[in-house]
Order: sequence, then C-alpha cells, then structure tokens
Amino acid sequence: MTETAERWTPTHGEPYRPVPYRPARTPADESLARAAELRARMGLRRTVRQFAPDPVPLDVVRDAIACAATAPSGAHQQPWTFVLVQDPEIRRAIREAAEHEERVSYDGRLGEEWLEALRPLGTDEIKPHLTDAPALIVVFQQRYWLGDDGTKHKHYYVDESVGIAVGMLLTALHLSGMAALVHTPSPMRFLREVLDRPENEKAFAVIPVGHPAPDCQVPDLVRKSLDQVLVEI
Ligand code: IYR
Repeated sequence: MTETAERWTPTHGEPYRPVPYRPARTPADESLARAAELRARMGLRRTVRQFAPDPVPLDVVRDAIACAATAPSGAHQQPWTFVLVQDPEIRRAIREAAEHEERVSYDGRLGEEWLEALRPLGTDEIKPHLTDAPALIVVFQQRYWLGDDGTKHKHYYVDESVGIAVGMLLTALHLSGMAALVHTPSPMRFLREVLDRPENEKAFAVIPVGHPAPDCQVPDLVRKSLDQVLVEI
C-alpha cells in the first residue's frame, strides 16, 4: 500500500485483496551505514522543556505527522487524530488546565515514590512549554468508530497503535531538526473539551514542538547501553 490521493474509508468486513509488494532490496553495506548513522543521530535526541518562541516551518510538522500516520495499527484502523494547535488563546487555556491538574499531582496525588522517580528530571507543575513552544500537537486515540447508522465499532490495540505512531512522530520531528516533549497531564479529559473533539476520542499526549531556547538545559541522563536492553538467543 502506498500513499495515494484516494481517501481512506473503513474497510470493516471487506474481503482480503492482496497486492504485490516488491521494494528494491537494500544492499547489506548500505543498510549497515544507514543503521549506524540513524543510531548516532537518534542518540542526540533529547526531551526539551524550554523552547525558543521562534516559529518552526509548519510543513515540517505536517510531514512529521504524515510520517506518524504511516504507523502500523490494530486491524489497520489507524485510530489516531493529531490536532496541531498554534492559537495562543487555546494554548493558554491548555496550559492553565494542565497546570491546575499538575499542581494537584505534585502536591501529593503522585505519591512520594513517584516524586522520587521524577526528582532527577527536574520536572514540576509549571509548564511554560505549553505556551512558549510555537506549536503543540495534541494526539488523540479514537477508542471506537461510528458506523453510518450510529453503531459503535471497537478499535483494536489502540494504546499500542497510538504509542507506535507517537514514537514515529518523535523520530520524524527529531530527524527533521525539531525538538519536542511528550507531556501527559493527568487527567487529560479537559483536552477533548478545549479542542472540541468528539466523544470517541481520548487525549493521549500533548507534544510541544519547536527549537530549544538559547539557555535550554536538560537533565544529565545516561541511557541504558545496548547490552542492558538487548537479549540475543
Ligand atoms: N505528568 C507530570 C508528571 C510526570 C510524569 C512522568 I512518568 C514523567 O516522565 C514526567 C512528568 C508532568 O508532566 O510533569
């Protein structure tokens, strides 16, 4: 399947109609070179919490969302909606509601164990990135879809599908030279209201996108080494 001008509509109940797939084989030396380069470039990705106010080319963000939307999904139901928010009023409303929830969380809802886990990251309830970053991508999961007659149809593996899509979004943004942050205010119900999304959609994450502020700082993190995460049998 390639991207076409044809619009997708639910394929529920349709028969299996396979088409040939014959991508050109990548020679091993070329694969090795690309893999090493990607590994090095992905190693430079950092979660950014202080953004410069400078605009970003919106077509870069749109292309990154289009990349994310190529993710595999349960029953190919593509259960995601990406809302790109630039409107300063709406971002202010999102920040206000998010900081309200975060204040309750950091004031005790998270519990001591969770706060200790977060301490090395330096996070707190103040979320300037929600208004400082030039763009926000709010990702929604579509928990179900509605047939023409209004019947609800379940989507499958929604958490997994949307998680994979967000991983691909972060990869595309980083490789396009953008900085981002996965912010998960909890609870996130307010996002459906603020962004006027339908009832079948549930907010998954808010992703500010932009360039790091000139004085941006990040925690001094160490990633697990390959031998700590890879088991070969
Ligand atoms: N949602 C809160 C708390 C938080 C939780 C985890 I797990 C993090 O990795 C980071 C933050 C916040 O955004 O501050």
